[in-house]
Amino acid sequence: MTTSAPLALPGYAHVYSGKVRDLYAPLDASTGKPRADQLLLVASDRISAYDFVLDTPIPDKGKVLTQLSLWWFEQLEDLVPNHVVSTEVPAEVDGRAVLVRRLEMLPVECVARAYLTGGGLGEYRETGTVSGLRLPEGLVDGSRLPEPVFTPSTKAPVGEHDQPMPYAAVEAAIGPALAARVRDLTTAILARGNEIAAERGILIADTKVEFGLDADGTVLLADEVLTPDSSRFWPADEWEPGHPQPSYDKQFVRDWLTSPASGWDRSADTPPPALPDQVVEQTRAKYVEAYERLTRRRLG
Ligand code: Q0Z
Repeated sequence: MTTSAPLALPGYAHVYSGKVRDLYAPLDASTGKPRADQLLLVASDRISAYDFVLDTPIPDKGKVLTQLSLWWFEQLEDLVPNHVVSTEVPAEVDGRAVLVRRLEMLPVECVARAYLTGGGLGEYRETGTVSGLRLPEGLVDGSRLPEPVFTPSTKAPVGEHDQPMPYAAVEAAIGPALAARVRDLTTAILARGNEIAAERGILIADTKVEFGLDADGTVLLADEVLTPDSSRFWPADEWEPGHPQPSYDKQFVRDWLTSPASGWDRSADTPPPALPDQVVEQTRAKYVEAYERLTRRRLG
């Protein structure tokens, strides 16, 4: 297990690091103490695969994910307000950081699924349900669901996996009114995301969003939204229900890591090797392609 020290950013205190992102608090110019009302979210170029953070960064990945989230926040503004304050950030993190309102985060990972795969498929095969909701018979890996389904999970600490959370447990945790609000917002965000993405050659199988409350009790969309790190993106032209779909962004990494060329044994508990330059460049190109197809903008 290796870790690296987070970037020192003058004027900011490091608060927390996730697998691939870092959180800072801006320092109050007069007191020098961390501000209680704002955070700086920094997306790194780190990439994870098979539950490991790889040693090899993907150039521009942090910028792509940050700019894509900002674009989606705009597309979703009529559905839900968001936490963004400013994109004026230190030069060292320009383009890959956002200043946000610090909110009281709800203790639920709000997941919605539009296509059946992963944990949702596992539950469906055992019970015919997903998050307790009865689905039609005959669905297979990759089937499109009649409409997006809310499948919340618990927030697990880094290194652990989120656990499915029955809807009744969400109601118990945050109250029935808020539970219904975040359920309806989460499924509406995924439905809107797929309306836009499908025209642009990308299917969004599922997504995880986080919500927070401001001091008035208003629900805001926080964190990141509809990025390839928070969602499963699939290439629409390769969609074929009945087997696992290729990942839009990580397929070159997965294919190389599990090929004889990598020399890596996924079942042994050893960290994966560094990626070859060609895999890095192919993967970078997929992130940029996803950004440019979705937004119809060039990555600046
Ligand atoms: C987000 C995370 C990381 C980036 C806390 N607006 C907010 N208010 C309060 N807390 C958060 C947010 Cl977005 C918050 N995270 C997840 C971790 C880098 C985002 F290391 N944690």
